[in-house]
Amino acid sequence: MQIVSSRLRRLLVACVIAVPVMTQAQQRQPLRIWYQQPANAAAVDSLKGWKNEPEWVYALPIGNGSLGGMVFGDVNRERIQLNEKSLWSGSPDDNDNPNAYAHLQEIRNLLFAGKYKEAVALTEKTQVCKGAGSGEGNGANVPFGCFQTMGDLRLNFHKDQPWSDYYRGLDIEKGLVTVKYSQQGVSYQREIFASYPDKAMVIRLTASAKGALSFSVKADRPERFTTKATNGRLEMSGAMSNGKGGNGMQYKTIVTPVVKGGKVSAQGDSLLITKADEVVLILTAATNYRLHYPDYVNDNYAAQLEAQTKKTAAQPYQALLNRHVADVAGLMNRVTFRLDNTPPDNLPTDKRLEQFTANGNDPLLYQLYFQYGRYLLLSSSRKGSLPANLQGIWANQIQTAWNGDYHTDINVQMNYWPVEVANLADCQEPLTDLIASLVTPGKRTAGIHYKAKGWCVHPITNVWGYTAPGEHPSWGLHLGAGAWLCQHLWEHYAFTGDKKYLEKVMPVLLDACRFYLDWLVKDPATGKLVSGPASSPENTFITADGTHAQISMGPSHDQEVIHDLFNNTLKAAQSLQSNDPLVTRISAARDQLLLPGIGPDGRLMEWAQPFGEAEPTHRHFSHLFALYPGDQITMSGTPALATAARKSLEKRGDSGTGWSLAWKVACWARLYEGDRALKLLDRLLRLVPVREVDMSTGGGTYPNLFCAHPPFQIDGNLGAVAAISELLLQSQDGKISLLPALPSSWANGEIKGLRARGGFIIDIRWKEGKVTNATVHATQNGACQLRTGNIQRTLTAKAGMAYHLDSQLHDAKK
Ligand code: FUC
Repeated sequence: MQIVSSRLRRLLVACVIAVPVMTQAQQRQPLRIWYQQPANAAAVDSLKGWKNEPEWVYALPIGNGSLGGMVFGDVNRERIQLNEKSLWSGSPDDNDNPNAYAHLQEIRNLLFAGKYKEAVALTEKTQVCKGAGSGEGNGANVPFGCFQTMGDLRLNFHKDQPWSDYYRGLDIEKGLVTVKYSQQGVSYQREIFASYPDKAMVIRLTASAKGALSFSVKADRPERFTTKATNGRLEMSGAMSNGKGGNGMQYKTIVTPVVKGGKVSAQGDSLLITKADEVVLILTAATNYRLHYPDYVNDNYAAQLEAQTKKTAAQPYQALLNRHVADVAGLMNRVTFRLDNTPPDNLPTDKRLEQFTANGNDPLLYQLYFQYGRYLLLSSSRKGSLPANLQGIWANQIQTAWNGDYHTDINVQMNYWPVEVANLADCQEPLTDLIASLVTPGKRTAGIHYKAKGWCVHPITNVWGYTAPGEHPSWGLHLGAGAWLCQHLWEHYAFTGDKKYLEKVMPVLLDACRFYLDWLVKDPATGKLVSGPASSPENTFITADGTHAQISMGPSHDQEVIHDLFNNTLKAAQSLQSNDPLVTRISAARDQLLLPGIGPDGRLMEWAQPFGEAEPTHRHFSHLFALYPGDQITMSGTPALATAARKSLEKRGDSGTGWSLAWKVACWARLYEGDRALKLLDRLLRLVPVREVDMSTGGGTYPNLFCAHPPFQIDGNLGAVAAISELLLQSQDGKISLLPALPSSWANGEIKGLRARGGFIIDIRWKEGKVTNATVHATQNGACQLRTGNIQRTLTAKAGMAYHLDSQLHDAKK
């Protein structure tokens, strides 16, 4: 209740003072995605030729961090496609290659001598995993495994009568899907949500007439399932392939109906609900997985599931709904983002997207996309489960694209770019847990492949502790992955100041440093320390003799992420007053690292040599890590490098896959080019035809606002939240910049609740492109250096205090 009333208060205040252009009605309208038709094949008839259910990207996502659902809303045959985040095929496997190390030195020598052809040949033969690796991204039936659909819940109303007054919508401030329609003079309504506090999916059906609800309830899966309807409930269970010819992970899904009026009976593998006034279906599910290398089995899962099911099914619907809404609203309402001149929400989302794709400039769509990304993150990443994977928590296939895994050469990191700045730090814990779980298997890999101490991981991992390189070094020999992941451990501390957290993760940081200290070697030409053989994620260069290669010594990306790790670990050691003997070695090595140079064409060099690229507009531009999400290149601190980064970005061009576009928005924001950034954001928001994998230019948005890589990949959605935040607030260079890259068409508006490093929560209101007022809420004591345009101000902030500032950043008059 408190949350609701404080929200109302905030809204009222905003209506009266902040944004006079908008009417009160518009202010109060919840952000939603909505349609006037179900997500079924008939509705998307125009989108032919997509093998994987085009209608799926019209369905509405709900999730509680471990259970996910896609709601189709068909009147006569409701379908909710289901996911449980740990439901993976595969099993733990030994992929470390004992033959790799013997050739490492020779490859380094060849690379230092410029003999790329020979080095590439030997690397391809030796510096790869043992076994099938990811199965070329199709690992459902190899030990690497694949994140898979848990199947579908199907409600069949056994009717074909016409219907009218249809509405299907997702209120993202409540995490609630509503479906409404009228049929034969009766109004029907369904409410569907996935509750984090009550660990269940809840589906309520009501009708305006008594006894009007009769339907069957069934569940199925494309493979490996049995269902039974007994004791007044439905159960689906099975075991996944372990990728070695046997059974692996077990799962169980239970649907418990709670009905008012009417009756429930069983018929074969279905439940029949007859003439009920109201029906609530409680769907609970679990697998026998736990994140714990090397024993990933939770023997107790079935008993835990039974207990949870009993507890949840005993709750009144209203109590379940209230707790759920308070939970989601509590996270969503931490940040409000409003642009003036926002049009009313009177166009269904698919039509709104079509209109935007044709005409551009839709302030409501920008706000919706920003908040929807926050909604997707909190729905797919909550304490106690795995991190959001390539598709968050939503996947409708047995063979999900790229196994729906954790790609550590940008994708999983991008998923978590918004988590601190967009005020969802609570959702970060699953990532911390995954990183910590890689230490033990990663030490084994580091020992076997490189005779190095510490832990490492390459560009992919799964739920089974996979840390070996991939099957091909062109993409599989990304050595910077561990350092890049560790950035998130430091950033969580930098934003929150949580010392207990830092103490907990310090051993992970130190062990990552230990690896790189052993891994780095001296470049004979410069005497600097370099990483290698290593790729600059997935990009190919051309040497003087025309060899196409991906591996080299000292690719800029590795150098930058290792620098970032060393730097952050040194800062962490200082914060914790640690005198670990490793600290001096880290400090010395950091100062010896080769850092990226500027090439003869003025661009930031992607490799230690100024090679040409085979694909100059490649989607990855990993050397720009230093600009974003890193902080080694800043406009104020390193202007020459910033100019070089700008040239690199120009050459990469303005198209790309979904995540690549989101990254470009963030990079342009860091270069203080708001209009250029908006151009890229507009491209990301174009409605794209539903289609298969496109590796270069196809990025955009689907009708349910899922990001199109294509296919659907959630990193673009989440990366865009971070990128939009960067347009409005930045804090990477020791100062907090208000409106550093505001697009000119966003001239008037406000953002409240973004977080800055140092423990500050910031509200900004602006008019004609300039700050009119700002509030700094301090959660820690400390100096807060603020800047907007040419105006600067340093506050000595006290935890718990709010500082109200005017357009000059002076104390605002009350
Ligand atoms: C990397 C990217 C692809 C895709 C895949 C999941 O390989 O290069 O674009 O995002 O991960």
